[in-house]
Amino acid sequence: MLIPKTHPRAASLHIREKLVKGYRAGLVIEEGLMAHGRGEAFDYLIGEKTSKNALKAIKAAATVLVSARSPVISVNGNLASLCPKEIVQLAKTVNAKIEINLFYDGKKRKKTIAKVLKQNGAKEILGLDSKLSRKIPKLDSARKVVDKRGIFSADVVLVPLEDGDRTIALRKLGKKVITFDLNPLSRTAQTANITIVDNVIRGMKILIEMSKKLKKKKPVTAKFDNKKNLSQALVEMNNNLRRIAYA
Ligand code: PTJ
Repeated sequence: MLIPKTHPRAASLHIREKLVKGYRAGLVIEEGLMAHGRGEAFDYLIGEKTSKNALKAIKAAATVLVSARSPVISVNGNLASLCPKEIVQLAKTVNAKIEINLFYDGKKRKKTIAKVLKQNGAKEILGLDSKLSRKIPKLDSARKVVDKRGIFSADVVLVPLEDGDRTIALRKLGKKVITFDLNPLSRTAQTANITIVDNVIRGMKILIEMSKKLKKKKPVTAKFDNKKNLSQALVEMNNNLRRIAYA
């Protein structure tokens, strides 16, 4: 679809087109399109721009990532279709591994995602070899199957765009979890160590830049209260809602 530059929601429509392309190319499943719609609704409420509280969370995330021993970026179909280049750039910047981990399992889809990541410069992609898989205890979905060289042995895991119980299971294993989630009320958002309430397509770019800057200095772990930051995100949404409703 040709989206006129002057369209008031051009950016959001471009993001939607990316996801539809990802669906047609076999990276995203039908459920992923619905998940995107859920995200769009929340993006509308934050004014489709990166908020101050998102920036605070991004800074905390960059600090944790650059100081991590063995960080991993967990990739699902939606993330791979929205920002394949940024996944690879972030991995290179913070020396993280890239692991494909899907809720709706599928060998063919994993291969398609891996191909796209490689086309964007990824060298090694984990999560494809079942001989190297381990299971996260107390998790029912396909997400429980992880790579022993990746999520299984990671100290920090970035799990963007998912609403589920994997975050709590990972935290029980002593891992730090960072997420991008436009919905501050999702289970992942509520249970992560750091929740970035922003569209991943905007936030990943900032996270990469912030990590590059922090790498040059010795990063100091600043105090970060995820619950407080999530409450601020909800207050901001509420204020925006009032502004729209009473305009
Ligand atoms: O590829 P698979 O099989 O692993 O499946 C992927 C989905 C996304 C379907 C699955 O992992 C999932 O958990 O979907 P949910 O339950 O709808 O959760 C997705 C969360 O991401 C929701 O809280 C959305 O608000 C949020 N979200 C959607 N799009 C974006 C987003 N957050 C940030 N940026 C987005 N672009």
